[in-house]
Amino acid sequence: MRIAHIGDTHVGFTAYRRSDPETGMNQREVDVNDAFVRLFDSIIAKRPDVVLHAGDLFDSVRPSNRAMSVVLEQLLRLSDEKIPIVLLAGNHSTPRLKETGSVFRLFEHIKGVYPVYTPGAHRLEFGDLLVTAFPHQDKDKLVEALHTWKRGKHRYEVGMLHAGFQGLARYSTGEANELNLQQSLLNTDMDYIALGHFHEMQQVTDNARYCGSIEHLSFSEAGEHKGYFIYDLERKKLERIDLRTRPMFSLGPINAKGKDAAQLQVELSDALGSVQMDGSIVRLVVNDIPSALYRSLDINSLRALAEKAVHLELSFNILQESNSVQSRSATFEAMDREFETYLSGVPVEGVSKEQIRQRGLEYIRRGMEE
Ligand SMILES: [Mn+2]
Repeated sequence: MRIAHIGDTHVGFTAYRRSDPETGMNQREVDVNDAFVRLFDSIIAKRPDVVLHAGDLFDSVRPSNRAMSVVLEQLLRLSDEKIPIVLLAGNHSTPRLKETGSVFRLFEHIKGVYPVYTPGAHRLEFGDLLVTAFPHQDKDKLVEALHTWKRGKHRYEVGMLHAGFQGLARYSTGEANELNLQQSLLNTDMDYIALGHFHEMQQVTDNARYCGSIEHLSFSEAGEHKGYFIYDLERKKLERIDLRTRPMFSLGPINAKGKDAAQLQVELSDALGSVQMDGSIVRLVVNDIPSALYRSLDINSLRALAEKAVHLELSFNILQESNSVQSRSATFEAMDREFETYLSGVPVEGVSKEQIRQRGLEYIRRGMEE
């Protein structure tokens, strides 16, 4: 018996300004949709007995019609192939207000699709296999459910959980509603525990791991492998399947302190020249740059080096000089960028991120003028 462990697919995710030339849709939304289809192509080719989706199927609580149809199409494909799938609600799928209801309810109507979105522990049986699923819920309730989670008499028993754990190298995503639990809550008697929430593939305990996301959803994920796991319960063998993604590079940080403009310009150009730009998403971080030095840089020629990139983010952290009045343009640039970076990383419900972005930038611009 083999299980596929997938998660954090975030269908409907959007970022940056670039739109896809064919469809006019946000390029990153198209990328995530493509990654989602590739994921299901791979699963159908591998033919596991059960698929476990460990949460954050959609990027938002109220997915767009477009995101819904992308997901629906792949779930129907899996249903036709008679491969069952359990969908666990994560923190991006759990409404903060009860009245919002869960979009997961709709999927109950598809044969072989088992959405799990209400509090407590849910037990699902697939022949010899028992799956116990713990959706995102109130922390106290979740801890209690995990405490009483014991092995029964099934040949194979696995768990599904969407949460963060303390003691990992990078354990917080900084989201307001994320859960951070003690690793001791993970029952080591289980054959496998499929975790969702962190976007990097990583092992937590001998039997518990994160499969990560299927695309790089923030610069903190640059350079990570993306894909999923197949676990053979009988042979106790784990297979990691890597999926193709759009290349993402985070360059630097370069420290600008004590450098002159010409020297820094060359250093930044060299850094940008060190990676393949065509179709990539690139960030270059420059720290401790005095505002005068920042203003003397030729930003346009740096941008020209990344002409073929899907997105270039130049992140200048301006040195705070206590005795001088900070340049207005430098402050504006920094705040502008700060806001866009922040927005690209937070879940937004019900309204378009692009609208928020435009309005936010307008407010910042107006504020600076005043
Ligand atoms: Mn996630």
